[in-house]
Amino acid sequence: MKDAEIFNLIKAEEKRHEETLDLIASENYPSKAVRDALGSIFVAKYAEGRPYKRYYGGMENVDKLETLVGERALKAFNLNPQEWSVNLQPHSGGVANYEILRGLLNLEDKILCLHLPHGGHLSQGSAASLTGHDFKPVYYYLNKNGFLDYEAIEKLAVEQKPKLIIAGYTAYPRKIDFKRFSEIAKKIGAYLLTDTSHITGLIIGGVHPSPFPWTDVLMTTTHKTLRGPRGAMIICRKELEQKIFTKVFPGLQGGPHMHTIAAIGVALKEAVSPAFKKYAEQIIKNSQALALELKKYGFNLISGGTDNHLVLVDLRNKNITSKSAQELLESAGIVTNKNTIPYDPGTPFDPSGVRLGTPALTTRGMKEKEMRLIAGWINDVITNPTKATEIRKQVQKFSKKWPLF
Ligand code: DSN
Repeated sequence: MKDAEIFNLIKAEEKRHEETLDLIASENYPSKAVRDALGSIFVAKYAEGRPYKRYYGGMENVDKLETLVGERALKAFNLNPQEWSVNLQPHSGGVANYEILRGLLNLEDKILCLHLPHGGHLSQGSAASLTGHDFKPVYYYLNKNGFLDYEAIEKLAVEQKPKLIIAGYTAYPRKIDFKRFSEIAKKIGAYLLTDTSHITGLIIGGVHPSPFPWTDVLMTTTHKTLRGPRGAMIICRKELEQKIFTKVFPGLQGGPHMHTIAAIGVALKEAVSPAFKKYAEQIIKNSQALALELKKYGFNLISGGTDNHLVLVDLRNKNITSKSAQELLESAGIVTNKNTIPYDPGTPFDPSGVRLGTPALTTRGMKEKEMRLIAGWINDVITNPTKATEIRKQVQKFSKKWPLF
């Protein structure tokens, strides 16, 4: 690469990943095949519209591409193309959620969603997001034990009569009962939107229940457990296609990112392979091994453990704020993110929890043994901050043994 400044930053970022442990639950390392597709000639093409209904010339390959990737998406979730439609064009998850809400609802309609500090996402009706500004959010909450309380959600839904209910989160460590959500939505005639961004790889890998056929519309990003490029997609019941997809284009977006769609296609093919199923299983084994070991060190976990790829640690008994914990762990080469916990007494800038996820380290080939070692380092750093420099050296040496891709 001739651009030395950018080249050096790319190399520095590679080195940072190689020498550290990425425990950010929403990050992952896509394969070389995915990255090759992302860097392909499809980056050059404008393709406003839908396959075989475009505005510009030169479409013979992008039409085939978008059709093929759409077929792969439906196949990955075992969906019948007569009943379900897919849109691969949303540029990101937050935008896709907004497009869905604008497609299905009138402005100021009520939506029922998990409160952000309890694990919901900004784009799920948070006051800071247009989804919370343009619609009227009513929030549900986790119970005191950190679990979804379906009876309380049902009661609230019946009282409030929202037009749409959102299930699927960014910091919820347990399985989600999508069938139960669908029963609640049906009871009040609301749409069910499932945002499976965090768990799509687990669903396709067969280790988390699918939201199909229960949901009316699914939104997922493509770069988390699915291990594709940064992007998003929407799958909805065929009868909702017109309402939603016109909000993607021309409603909010211009040209789709065809290079991203190509890379999503590669990721979807990988995700239906036997190797990916094993990968999905290992993500959960790793997450549970990490949780168990942290508990042995006296860490309190929201909900007491995990069924999925993430662990949410409540730091309140550890005499350290989460901001300091994140910084301290990073100084030891362990990269995490501070996170709110249910009923958090802290602030969004310094909440009381740290979120840990295993998708990226599982991609590097780590297993339960390595998770136990990492839990030990986390405990050492949090309980004895003066050890951070020494642990950083150990982490660096260890981390370099595990290739990123
Ligand atoms: N920022 C992502 C996460 O970390 O969960 C969600 O958008």
